[in-house]
Amino acid sequence: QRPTLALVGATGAVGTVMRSILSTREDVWGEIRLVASARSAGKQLEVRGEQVTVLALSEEVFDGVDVAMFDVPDEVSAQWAPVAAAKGVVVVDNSGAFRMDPDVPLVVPEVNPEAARERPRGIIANPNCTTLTMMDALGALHRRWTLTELVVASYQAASGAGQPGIDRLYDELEVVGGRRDVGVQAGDVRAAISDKLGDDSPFPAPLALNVVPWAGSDKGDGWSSEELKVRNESRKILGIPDLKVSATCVRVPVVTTHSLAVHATFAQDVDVAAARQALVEAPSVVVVDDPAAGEFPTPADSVGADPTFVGRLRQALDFPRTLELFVCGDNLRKGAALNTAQVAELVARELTGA
Ligand code: 11C
Repeated sequence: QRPTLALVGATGAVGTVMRSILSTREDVWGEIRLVASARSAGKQLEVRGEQVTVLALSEEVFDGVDVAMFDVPDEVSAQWAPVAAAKGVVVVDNSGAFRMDPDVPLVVPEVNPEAARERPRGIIANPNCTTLTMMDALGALHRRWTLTELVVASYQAASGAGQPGIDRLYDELEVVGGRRDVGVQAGDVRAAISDKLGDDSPFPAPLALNVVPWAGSDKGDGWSSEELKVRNESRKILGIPDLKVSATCVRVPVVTTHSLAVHATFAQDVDVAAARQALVEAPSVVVVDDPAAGEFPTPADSVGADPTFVGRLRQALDFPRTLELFVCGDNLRKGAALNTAQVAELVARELTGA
């Protein structure tokens, strides 16, 4: 018997991509229940080519469910994932609520699939999209050369902040689009956008015609929550508790697809050609790396695709054990919905013995 799946958060930015992913991957599921807040209950949404009525989140909605994917804010997961787990449901949670709980595995199927089987709380966590974007590539390199230090700068898309982030970026672009009198004097972009849209934004500064060196909340000593997630989650997924990590997370005016400039140091000297081969052989990584021919990964060329794209691979000139690389990955697909779906499929196969 095929397992029953609940998708909690079926109407959000990630939930919407998840419905499309569930409609195109090999189908391992029996019934799929779509769940959202009471506000969306009763709506008809499509999954696997069928219209399904959205149910309001409640304890009863998990009756008979085997696996639940949660694509909801941290506080909703914190409240409801344990409710589902108490009913015997295996929860795959895409929020930040449980990622650093020692009794909750944090899983990337290409890196640590075995961790998904050890889940004392009945919950498996899905990493933050920024961390996840570089994990397949780093996992492949770490297996061979042993990663010791990681310095990264992110270039994060607006959709990391959900549908409100997407809407805000498009609205801001509409305000500045075609104007040649903004972006020429300090504060003119901010004034133009504030004038038309007001200051209530998911971002702490204008995103159109700008870059914003901040993502997430303030965690003290100058660090953002996003930067600490990159550090802590990378350590947990790769199984390197003392990995040295320093991240600067930046929002850029891209709708979807996060990029990262990665400076990765290993326990031994790394031959670039061998590293390139290891990345080429990694099943979920596509190497796009011929800068002389104008070939490197960009968000605009990566969005909507499943793999992680890696390019600009080179030996750091003054650091013999360090590689520099540039990584792009769709933050709503591998960065969120796709990885959650892959983890849920691991559980489905475990439950059915397939
Ligand atoms: C962003 N990475 O781009 C965040 C969004 O911990 O799951 C995802 C936040 C999280 O804003």
